Amino acid sequence: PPAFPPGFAHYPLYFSPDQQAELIDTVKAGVAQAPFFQPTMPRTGAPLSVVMSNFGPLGWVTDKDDGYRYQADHPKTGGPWPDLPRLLKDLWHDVTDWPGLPEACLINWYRASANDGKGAKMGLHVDNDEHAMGAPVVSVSLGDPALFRIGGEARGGKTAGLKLFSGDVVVLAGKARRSYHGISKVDYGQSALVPHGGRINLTMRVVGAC
Ligand code: MD3
Ligand code: FE
Repeated sequence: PPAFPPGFAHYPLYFSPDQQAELIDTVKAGVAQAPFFQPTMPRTGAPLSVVMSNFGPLGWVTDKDDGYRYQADHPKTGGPWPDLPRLLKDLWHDVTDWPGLPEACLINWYRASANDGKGAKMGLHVDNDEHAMGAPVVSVSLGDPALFRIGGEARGGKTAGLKLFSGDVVVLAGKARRSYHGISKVDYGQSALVPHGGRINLTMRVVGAC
């Protein structure tokens, strides 16, 4: 089977059910302040199938006119993003040796009703809107399980697959940080954790200087 790239680490069920519920409570409070928005692709304006929000001083956003970027203000309300929850700060320090905190934590919500009822997913892509490409990325899965795929640094190569369950943590450093990855399918209706159902992914990133 294809190998996982160097720098990839998986911590199955890192968070207990109580901690997962606490994380969902912080997401609920966060999106009361900074509501989920519908991201759209640069130039075409085609919607991504997930909806998004962010925690932290910076948030990742995208729309037809201005494309992929980080900004301090919510694209609809103009207000700030909520603070990074304590459980996520503690996780960052536990699983990385990075000096300091990530500036951004993207919240992706995958829903069964998205994508004309086929369910939200995320195609293979590389995260390269950050200046600090040497910093690790830390990701938390909540709610319905999903099939995560990761390949190499070139488009079109073989990919390795891994099912991610609620409470799982994935750390991407080194080569893995620069690799193609995506969510090929979500097993909707398996978990009652996420209000209104589906899967929530929380991904912390260091953005770095412009
Ligand atoms: C590998 N999110 O937000 S999480 C993304 O489940 C993203 O929502 C997926 O890809 C999700 O960009 C995958 C695991 C993940 C996150 C960031 C990565 C894997 C990564 C960055 C580089 C390489
Ligand atoms: Fe990504």
